[in-house]
Amino acid sequence: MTYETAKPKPKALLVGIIAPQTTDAENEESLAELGRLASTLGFAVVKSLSQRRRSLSGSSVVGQGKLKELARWTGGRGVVEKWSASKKGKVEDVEEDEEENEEDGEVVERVDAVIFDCELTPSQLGNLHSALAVEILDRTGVIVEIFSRHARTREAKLQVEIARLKYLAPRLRKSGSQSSERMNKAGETSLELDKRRIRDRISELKEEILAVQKDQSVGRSQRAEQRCVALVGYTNAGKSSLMRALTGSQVLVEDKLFATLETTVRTLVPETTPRILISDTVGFIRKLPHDLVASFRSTLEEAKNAWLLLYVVDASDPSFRSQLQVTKEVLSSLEIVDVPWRLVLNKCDRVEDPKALQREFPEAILLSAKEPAQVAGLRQRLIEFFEEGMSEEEVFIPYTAQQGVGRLRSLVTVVSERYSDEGTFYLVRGHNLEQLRAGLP
Ligand SMILES: Nc1nc2c(ncn2[C@@H]2O[C@H](COP(=O)(O)OP(=O)(O)OP(=O)(O)O)[C@@H](O)[C@H]2O)c(=O)[nH]1
Ligand SMILES: [Mg+2]
Repeated sequence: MTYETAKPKPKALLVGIIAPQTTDAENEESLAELGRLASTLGFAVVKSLSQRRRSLSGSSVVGQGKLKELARWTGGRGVVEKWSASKKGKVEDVEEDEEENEEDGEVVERVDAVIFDCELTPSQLGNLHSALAVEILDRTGVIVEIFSRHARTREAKLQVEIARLKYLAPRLRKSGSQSSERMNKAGETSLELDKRRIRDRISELKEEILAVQKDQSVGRSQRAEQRCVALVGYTNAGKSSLMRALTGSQVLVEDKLFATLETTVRTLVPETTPRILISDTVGFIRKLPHDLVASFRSTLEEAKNAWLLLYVVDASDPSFRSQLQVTKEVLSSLEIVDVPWRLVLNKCDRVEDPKALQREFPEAILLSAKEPAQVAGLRQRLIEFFEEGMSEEEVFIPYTAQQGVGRLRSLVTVVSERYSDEGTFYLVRGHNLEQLRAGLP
């Protein structure tokens, strides 16, 4: 959904902190992505600045000089103000820059927010806010906010609210005024009270999720033995577009990061017998916040139970190789391993030299979700995948147990039938026929 408004977009300045093991190119990629995340939230990015640092642990992450430079963009004082323990007055945090990077003479635009491409500790967030006097966000905060705006299903909303509360709880700050420190009857300050309310709310939400998941696991276990292909991959790779093209469904497709937050399952069309199910899943991103990864666990159950995973990649993105790596890492952290997979290099309509790409990834399926003929080719590959490893066998179903026929047809292809006095012999083609036989009357 896009809302056209006359209001000017708030302006944002991005800050990359380059850790010793990170290359400049990796930092540029990550910052470009942060820019897309920020614009998904509605910011106009006016500038990106970076600084190489030995660690992320400084009181304001960046050095003193850099902080002053940032303050030119925000109108803040550019110094971290701390109230000294002895209450003598404000003391300045003195932290030397490791690298000076002044850009003199540059036209400086006032920004409304500074967004850091790393996770800031609650105290760094507070210090930066005091030095820069504008809204301070970090990468995790931006992602959590996008998730909470895009969640649509009940479960996604609950999962994301937990992640958001967990992110916010330690970041609640004392407002500094006397009243906020006043204690309630139980001897809690209002800050402690807020934190307790958040903890209570999180337990409530967890209970609600359990109830929702119970309902869903029924549907999932019914689907578990059916042929299912899950589309997985980096955000914006084109998973939902492929889902639409393969199934004719109207799932949401948007040029936004994290357009899809929930798993949808639809039947491959034209329909096969037995049918093949396709599921669309949430996209991944580098530096994914831990709590959000945890919240994907159940959303991605569908992928775990799939017979085949399609790793969908935006081949027109120069950084698709590292995106593929991130996808593999997230899947293995979710213990989704041992599921057969194929690589789908999507958006090939935007790739200059598809032949070179095919040479680099000989096993990959190159296509564009926008080219129906190529999508039909993928459909054929899926059908072939299910054909491999199939065997044929005759199974008998007595007339007294006709309820078994529906299940049989949903799981295997019936090649031919012959009738006897007691029932029907079906010649079937499919996978795991012993298992199938065990389940029959
Ligand atoms: N040119 C081109 N654009 C594509 C292709 N496939 C998808 N897109 C565009 O890429 C953008 C993202 O597509 P989605 O299908 O929403 O991507 P997704 O992987 O579902 O993204 P998330 O739900 O955010 O994880 C949309 O603007 C699509 O129109 C393609 O083959 N070629
Ligand atoms: Mg999607």
